[in-house]
Amino acid sequence: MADEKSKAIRFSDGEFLAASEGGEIVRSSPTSVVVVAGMARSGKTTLVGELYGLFHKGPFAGHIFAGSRTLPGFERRCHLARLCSEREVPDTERTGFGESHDLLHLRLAAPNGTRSDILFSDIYGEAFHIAADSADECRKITILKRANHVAILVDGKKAVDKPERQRAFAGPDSLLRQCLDSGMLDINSNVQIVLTKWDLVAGQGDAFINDKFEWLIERHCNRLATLTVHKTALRTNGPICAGLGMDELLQTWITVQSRYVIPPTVDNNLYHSEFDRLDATWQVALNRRYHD
Ligand SMILES: Nc1nc2c(ncn2[C@@H]2O[C@H](COP(=O)(O)OP(=O)(O)OP(=O)(O)O)[C@@H](O)[C@H]2O)c(=O)[nH]1
Ligand SMILES: [Mg+2]
Repeated sequence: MADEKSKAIRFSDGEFLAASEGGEIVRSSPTSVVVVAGMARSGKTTLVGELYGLFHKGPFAGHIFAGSRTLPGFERRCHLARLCSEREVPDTERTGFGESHDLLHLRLAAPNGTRSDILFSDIYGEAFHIAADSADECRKITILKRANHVAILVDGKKAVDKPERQRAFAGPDSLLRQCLDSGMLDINSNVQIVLTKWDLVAGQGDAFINDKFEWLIERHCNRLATLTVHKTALRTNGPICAGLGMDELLQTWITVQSRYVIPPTVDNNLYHSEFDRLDATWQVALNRRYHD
């Protein structure tokens, strides 16, 4: 019986890809690994889920949807924003503690047939709160080392709220500094600072937000390959349509800039081949401690 079990083939339910499955995609085609980071409720899951939703209406950003190995995972994340959820106001379910190893997969195709695969992390916000304060905790988010792009979100709603607005930028600033100081990001890393919820922001506090963007660039750009700033809206509000700013961000993400990853320096006898060793660097997100 035990033997039969070990021979069983596990079919993915499409909710998410495990680290090893993500590794398979990376090895089979040029793939951009995007870590979406930010404090709790800053809009991480909505950004990734609604980006997938934008392709429901047809081509977006010069690409068409060409498949996903995590369709149910995307659909679940978008559900509370759909009419069938019978909600009056679109919402997104909070990312759970146990979902921090999840990768979401999106395959896009350009008119000339060029295929782009993107793997997104969906890590819950508390992990980034803790990581901003502790180098050890930051090092547990191992996917940061594998990422081609790291998007650090600034909650737009908080960025225009006077009592909250300094903190809205201080969190992402501390997180970025900690990632750099702990060696999880370095001079080869591509980072995007993304102000979310622009539909709630437009016309208010623009000068403050632009000053803060400049402040972040000045503080960190010398330690990174690229540091760019973006404003996005994933909900429609008045003249602002869902998807604003996503075209530019997506173009940035599908540019796969390789980042040299040093394989772990552990006993070589543990690995049968270089592929096993590479696979071992694919522990996606957080140390088991978060799940205990
Ligand atoms: N108006 C507006 N609301 C947004 C936008 N993006 C996200 N939200 C809302 O912000 C709230 C938090 O969004 P999430 O995507 O769950 O945030 P998160 O960062 O994944 O949160 P955690 O998983 O808890 O860390 C939800 O109520 C979303 O509907 C946006 O562009 N505009
Ligand atoms: Mg989330």
